[in-house]
Amino acid sequence: MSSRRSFLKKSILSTPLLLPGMIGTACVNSGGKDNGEKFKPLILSTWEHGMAANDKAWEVLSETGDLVGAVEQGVKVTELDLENLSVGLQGLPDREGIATLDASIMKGDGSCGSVGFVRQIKHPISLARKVMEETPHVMLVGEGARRFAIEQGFPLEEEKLSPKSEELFQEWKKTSEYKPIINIENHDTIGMIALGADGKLAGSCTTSGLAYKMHGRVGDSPIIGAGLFVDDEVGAATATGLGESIIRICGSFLIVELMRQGRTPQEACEEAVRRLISKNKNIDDIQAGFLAINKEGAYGAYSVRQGFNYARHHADGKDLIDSKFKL
Ligand code: SD4
Repeated sequence: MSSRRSFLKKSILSTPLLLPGMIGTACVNSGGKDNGEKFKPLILSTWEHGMAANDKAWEVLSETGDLVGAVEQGVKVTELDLENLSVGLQGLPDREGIATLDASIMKGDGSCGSVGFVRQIKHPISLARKVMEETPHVMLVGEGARRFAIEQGFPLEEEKLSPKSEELFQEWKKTSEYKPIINIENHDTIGMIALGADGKLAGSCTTSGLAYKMHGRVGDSPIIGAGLFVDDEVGAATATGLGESIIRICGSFLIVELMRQGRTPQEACEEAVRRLISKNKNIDDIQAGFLAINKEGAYGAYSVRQGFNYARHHADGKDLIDSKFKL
């Protein structure tokens, strides 16, 4: 475990993170029934960078009660994080040296929006939200997504790699060998899922995708049901890791459906990993991890192999948790 990671793990806040609506209220989970009782808000995000994203999401949720705003604003922090080489325009580029981004957002009532293979947009998650709210569609990609962004007033960023990405890209070009590398910066998508005090759910997912992917490649993150799925009747799930392996099993949808059939979030994540392993021949080269919450506020995580962790914010504090894993 990195020292930063262990530091964060140890620094669990002792101060409860209170939401205004919760002060003085007995927050009991109502078993998903609309009986007027309050739910305990919970926000989970993939990887260590989820801590900062959750901080922002929790702040937005506390101040506004707006769950969709919270999951959007939360992952925007990661989209701007220059240290993160798998999210945002500073992420590692495709094999032509171009950073192309994927993102999705979903509410538990079935509303959703996503963008894929989009260029020059600093906040693809906000563009995905615009697709959800301002178009009759679910997904826009490539040049169409970029044109829609311009129409919506998004500024176009200069197409230039960040210094770190440029350096690594030049290094990679010496061999131009494409081989996903398990568990390093190559797999750092942020997926965030959240349960609000009203028992509603929402989620977001944003990434620059796999480093040195083919130009035009789209991963699981913008594909509703693969990288993200949310249903107020059941729960929410998100994914990180090799997108192709996750798309193949409709990972996030699978987890929500397993929870609908009575599995706990942990059991559902474990079954998804088992399925993923059985459907992917080159498993030695694959890392993938899942995160899930159910309506009652129970949660779980599981990954193919060691190294996946996730950030959890709840009324009693926040922490970074190492996921259990299969191989
Ligand atoms: C993708 N799932 O594009 C993303 C990559 C990733 O953590 O998760 N990185 O395949």
